[in-house]
Amino acid sequence: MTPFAKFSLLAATTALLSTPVFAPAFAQGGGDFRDCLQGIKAEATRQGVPAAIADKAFQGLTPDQKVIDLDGRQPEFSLTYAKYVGGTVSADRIAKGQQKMAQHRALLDALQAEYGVPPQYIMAFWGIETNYGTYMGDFRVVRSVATLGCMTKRTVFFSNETVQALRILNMNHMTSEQMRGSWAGAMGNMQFMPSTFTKWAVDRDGNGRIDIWNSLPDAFASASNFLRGIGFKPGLPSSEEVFLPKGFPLDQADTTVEKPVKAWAAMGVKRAGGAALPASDEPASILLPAGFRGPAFIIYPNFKAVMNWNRSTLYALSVGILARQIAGGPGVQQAAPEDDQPLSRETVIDIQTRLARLGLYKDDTDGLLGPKTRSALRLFQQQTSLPADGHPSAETVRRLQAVR
Ligand SMILES: [Ca+2]
Repeated sequence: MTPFAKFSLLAATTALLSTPVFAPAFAQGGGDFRDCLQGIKAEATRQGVPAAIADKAFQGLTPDQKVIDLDGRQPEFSLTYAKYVGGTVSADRIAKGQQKMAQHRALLDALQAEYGVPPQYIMAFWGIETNYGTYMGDFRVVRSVATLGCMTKRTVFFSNETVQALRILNMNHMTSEQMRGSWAGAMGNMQFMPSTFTKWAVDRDGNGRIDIWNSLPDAFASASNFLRGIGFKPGLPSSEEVFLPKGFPLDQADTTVEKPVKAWAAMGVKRAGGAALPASDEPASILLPAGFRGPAFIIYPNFKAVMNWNRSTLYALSVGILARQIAGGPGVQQAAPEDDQPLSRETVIDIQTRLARLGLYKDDTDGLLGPKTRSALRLFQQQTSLPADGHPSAETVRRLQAVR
């Protein structure tokens, strides 16, 4: 597994966890593994899983210390746009995606006709999630999700994932031993969580079993069905690079600012290379993931669908960039600034603390560089006559740290 695969996985897991979930009564946590498993078994039974299925899956089951350790590990640095995209969209991954797309063309075309998701997107998710099926993870999923549900603070989310894993076993798709995945329970070619499997996975090859590990028709159809379900629609791509006109108001480059594509075109925004934007009334935003000196992107409604798969902006941008190049389109033309450094958690906390002291930031000093921290940075940049792109550039951070 590459570090990027791990990062993507971490991002996916935290993304899912950030969704507020009503705490079900069966989710106990608290550290007593057997008691916790009993609670999960009771809920699974309530959802129609015979007790024997849970008994068999839980027989002799112990918590996996490796999973607990991996869960406790905090990413020390936030990745920059250049590092993240450089790691996920490699020349090798583009070439392999093109080759795989040609190889599975008939199936992918049929899926596009049925679900509305273009082949290059299925290839891009497949490439980023598991490097086209080459690393799907070898942790026992039931053990992983039960450990996370019972032995960590992620009780609610992972107790439900354990129930869903038991439902999959009950549907006789595979044995508990065969059901393998990432340390956090993401399974198969597309790294589906058990709850994604029970909701969206489909049997495409018609053998009566859903096998997202060994059957590419099942894996690709399941991904297509999932993407359609979370809002992917035929038409515009998820994102594309644009050129901004001189004097473009930088405070408009924010995901919270939405305008029809036509309105951006009227402001002088063009496709990278100079062609006109599509004549569309769809809502869109402009994003500067590496600040005003780096590339600009227009993000279309399908970007939100991609973020419903993984709630990381850089992940979603990478999917769009990779998909475009797998389909034979151009790569990103504008280079990212070379002095952009990954920020450590401590540096981000320091930035947040200083912004709070200036009365510009009122949220938690959690060390996570989110939209609220960016908004506060934008305000600071406006006050100090820096280009207000909300990006923590070396210059912005230096100026902020110089304030007494
Ligand atoms: Ca099948």
